Formats: sequence, C-alpha cells, structure tokens
Amino acid sequence: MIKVNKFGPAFGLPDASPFVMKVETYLRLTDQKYETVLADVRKAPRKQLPFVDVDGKVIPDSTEIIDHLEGARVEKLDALLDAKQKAVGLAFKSMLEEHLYFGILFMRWATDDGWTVFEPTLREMLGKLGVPSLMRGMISKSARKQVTARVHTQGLGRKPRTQVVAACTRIVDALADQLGDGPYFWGDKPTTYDATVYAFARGVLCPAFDNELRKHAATKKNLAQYADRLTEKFWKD
Ligand SMILES: N[C@@H](CCC(=O)N[C@@H](CS)C(=O)NCC(=O)O)C(=O)O
Repeated sequence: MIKVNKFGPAFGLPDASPFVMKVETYLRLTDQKYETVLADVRKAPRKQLPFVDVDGKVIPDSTEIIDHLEGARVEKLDALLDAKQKAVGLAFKSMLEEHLYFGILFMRWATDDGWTVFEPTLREMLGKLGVPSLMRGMISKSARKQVTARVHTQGLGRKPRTQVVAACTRIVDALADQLGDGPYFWGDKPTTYDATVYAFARGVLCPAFDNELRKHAATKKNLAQYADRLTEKFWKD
C-alpha cells in the first residue's frame, strides 16, 4: 500500500503543495492505488511534504518518490523518450521546481494580497492537525517568516514584485511554447514530466490567487487547456 503524506486540499487544488500534487498526479497517470494522510510537516523526515510510505518504507522528496515507484514498474513512463527529450524535460522540470516554485511562494506568502488568501487556509489546516486555536496565529506568523526567508535566500525574494512577476512570466511563456497543443508534455502519451508540469500549471493558474501572474498564465490558452484536460482525465475522483 502506498500512503501519501500531504498538507490537504486547499484553494480548489488537491493540495496546497505542488510537490504533493506532482506525486499524486504521477500515481494517477500510472493508475496506482494510494491512500492519503494529512501530515504535520514538522514531523516529516526532511521537515518537508510530501513523503510516502510504501509497504512500511518511508521515502521523502517528490523526485525520489517517483524514481522509486518508477523503478518498480515494468513499463516505464519515459521509455519512449530519447536523450534530448529527457534533457529538455529535466530542464523544464528544474525550472518549474527550482525557480517558478519560489515565485509561487512569493506571491502566496510574501505579498499582502496572497497572504490574505493563504493565512485563513493555513490556520484551518493547523486546526485539522489538532493545533489549539490560540496557537494557530502564532504558528502561521512564524511559518510566514520562515517561508519568506527561504524565498529571500533563493534570491527571488530580494526583487520587487514586478521583477518577480516578470521572471515567472518568462517561465510560463516558455512552458506554454514548449507544451504546444499536447495532449501531454511530450505528445500523445503521459511521461513523468507531466506530473511536474500539471502540478505547476494548476498552481500558477489557481483562481484563489487572482494576481497578475495568474492573469497572465490564464492568457496562455494551451496551458489552461492542458490543466483542464488532465484534471478531467485523472482528477475526477
Ligand atoms: N524537493 C522537495 C521539495 C518539497 C517542498 O518544498 N515542500 C514544501 C511544501 S511545497 C514544504 O514542505 N515546505 C516546508 C519547509 O520547507 O519548511 C520535493 O520535491 O518533495
């Protein structure tokens, strides 16, 4: 049995974290049954979510999880990709996970409009984990401090909002250009790259955060259609 430890559905998304969505999407693309557990990130093996429990073996990190699960499958999702496609796939995966991710964090945690949307949901999540209501405000505040410090350390957090949005806009444009009309990132069949691309497409298009980055992403019709298509096919239940 595969148990995915996650934050929980939020903002109309299956999870607040794109990395959790990535793992769950991979499991759905490969038609593997799994259970979900609402977890406390502070108790996770690397103090990050997701992590999974596969028949008692605990595996952290979305990429390590997918590598492990793919390793056990006979028909590999990426079997038909050539070396160049894998190189481009890796470049896009890294760009989304290591760059766009911080832009999404910035828009949700560091800006006042993002935090106004994010904080009540964060408090609700803490409530579901059994944190007493009196402590939720304090923990949210400290989490905000930690996350904004992380974005600052990465570098994006040192820029003004307009420059963060401009950097993320370039990534969204590159993704939409590379994606074409699909149906998947690499044409007719899903690959592991779709797990990342889908998770970040939904993250950046999330209507709850109605900022200039989301508005720009929504103008990329093929990106929005890709997200809708995969939602319809893999996320109906
Ligand atoms: N490289 C990790 C990144 C996971 C990650 O950054 N998770 C975030 C949520 S989106 C988290 O748990 N953050 C808590 C923290 O870093 O303190 C993966 O691919 O799973």
